[in-house]
Amino acid sequence: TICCLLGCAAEFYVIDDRIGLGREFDGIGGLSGGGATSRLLVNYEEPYRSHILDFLFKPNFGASLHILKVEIGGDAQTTDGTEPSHMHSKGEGNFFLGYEWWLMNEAKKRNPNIKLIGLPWAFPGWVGEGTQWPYFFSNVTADYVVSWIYGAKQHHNLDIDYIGIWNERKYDPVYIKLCVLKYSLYSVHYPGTKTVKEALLTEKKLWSSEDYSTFNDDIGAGCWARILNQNYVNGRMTSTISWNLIASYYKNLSFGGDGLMTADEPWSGHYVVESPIWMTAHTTQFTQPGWFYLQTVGNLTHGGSYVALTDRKGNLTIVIQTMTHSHSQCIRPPLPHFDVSPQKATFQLKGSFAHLTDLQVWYSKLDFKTKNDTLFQRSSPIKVYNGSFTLKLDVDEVYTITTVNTGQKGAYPEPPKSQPFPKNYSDDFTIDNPPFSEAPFFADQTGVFEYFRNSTDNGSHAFTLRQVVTERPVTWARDAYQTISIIGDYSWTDLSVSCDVLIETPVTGGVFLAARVDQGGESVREAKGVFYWISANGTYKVTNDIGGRRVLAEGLSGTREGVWYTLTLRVKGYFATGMLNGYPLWKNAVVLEPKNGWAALGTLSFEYAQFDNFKVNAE
Ligand code: 147
Repeated sequence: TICCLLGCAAEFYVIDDRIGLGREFDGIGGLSGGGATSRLLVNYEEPYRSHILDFLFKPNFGASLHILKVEIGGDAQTTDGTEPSHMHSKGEGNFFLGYEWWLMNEAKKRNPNIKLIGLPWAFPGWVGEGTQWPYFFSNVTADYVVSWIYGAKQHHNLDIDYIGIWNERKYDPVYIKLCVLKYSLYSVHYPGTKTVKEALLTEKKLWSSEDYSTFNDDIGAGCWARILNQNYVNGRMTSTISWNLIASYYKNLSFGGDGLMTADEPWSGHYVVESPIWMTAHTTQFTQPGWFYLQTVGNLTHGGSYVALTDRKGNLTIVIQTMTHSHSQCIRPPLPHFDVSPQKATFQLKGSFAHLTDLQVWYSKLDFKTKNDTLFQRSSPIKVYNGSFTLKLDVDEVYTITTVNTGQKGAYPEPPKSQPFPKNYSDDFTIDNPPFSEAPFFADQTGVFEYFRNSTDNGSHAFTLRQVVTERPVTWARDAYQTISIIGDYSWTDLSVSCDVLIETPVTGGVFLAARVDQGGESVREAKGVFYWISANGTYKVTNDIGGRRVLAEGLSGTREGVWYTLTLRVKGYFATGMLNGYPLWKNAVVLEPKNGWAALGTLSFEYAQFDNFKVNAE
């Protein structure tokens, strides 16, 4: 450090294409799903929703992503919720469920060149034909995935560029051949910027097709800036995809905030363009899939790294990052120690770039001391003298030095202030042609809940919300044996929640209404709370957990299938009370914990059931 302050000699780095180019760049992407990570985004009001989408996808604006990877919904829990399959049951097909179709369309509208990737995490139960395994009947699985690709084209005019096999689970050669998935790619998740020798020897393209998964504060930004650069420098990976695209799920679910930005308050319109968006822009706005890395890329003498890319038409983009160890740790894998210190770096431009005289400069510094970050700021262009220029690099910085002059730091007026979920909320699910299959703010954690037009009821229950998964899916996570959709504010303690419910299955059917639900996501099976159940067999139960092991009260209710009932659950302090059709059915069940959590509704098993006139009043 002292040496540099006194103006010691700079280290030299050559940027040269005369020795041939490196690998072809395939783009930087974001992943929606795996699972339900964009759930709350769809319910933002305009113009905020469009603004958010612009920050993600609009070229020369924000993250300006090259790739959108989405989950092929499988009706099962895949980290932060379930995503609906396009085929809940065999032979059926609906290409308007969920929000990934919508998201792909919005991405394409903004960037017609964006690449699309689909990958299943889970499959509907019928795909495994009862085996809970997608490869015993590989042809069924292949048809199922291919139908998703055709559906994308037929119903949405979307061309899917890449398809994956099964997220982080086994592959099967028979299945791969059936699908005619050309095995042209060698992709890994969370590679820690490293590649094994065997992978390099295949000479196939290498991708980090899922990476990041780090909370999106400045350390997350440091992680992302470092891996975007080093996945190529250290691992020769030509694409990096962030799990996830945008943190649009309830904060208290698994991996809260692990997106490039956060938009988890559709009720207020509040969102935050977090620093990882601007780290992305440093690469994405100045290079495109189809550009080539130069062979002259590498690590800097005093820590950090640089990459250089060209479009082979004279354009050059250099991205330099100097993230320190403690400010760039990702969630996984562990990061071996390294040192970074301030340094001077002289870049010598050779070959096609020798004649360049002026270069654009974009600069970021994550300032962990003052918290006063500089994010993606345009600085005065650099004059290149005799084919070289020198930068004084400090720690935790990113520079883009480029011939491309279309870069822009997009901006919109401040979004509305952050607000908690409304304390008084209701939904009667009455809507003709809903834009999405899900009702606002309900976040399914097992099973799938959809708007339903109840044609047998032309009275007050013509429009309902229906649970539609009737068979345990080929799961990816540990889905509950019950279905459940959560809503509201995790900090809610005392509240009253009520809902009209319709059991559809005789004898064994059942539904519940719940408060203080403390877990979802991958641990949904362990969810505790106050669960008020009624069954088609004429009984009710109050349990402390979704699994029904801890019973707080039980008795006769006279309930059966095919009849609408109104359930009301009140929880205050240590006591809970339940009503049926407005009359007390049980009272003063003692609830010691949990102290707080979401409201929820659901079913006793994978069965059809309907819900209407949901109301919650929290204190
Ligand atoms: C990934 C999943 O693919 C994502 O859906 C999401 O759950 C993400 C959250 O970080 O994690 O799964 C992984 C699970 C374990 C490891 C890596 C990825 N691991 O142990 O290295």
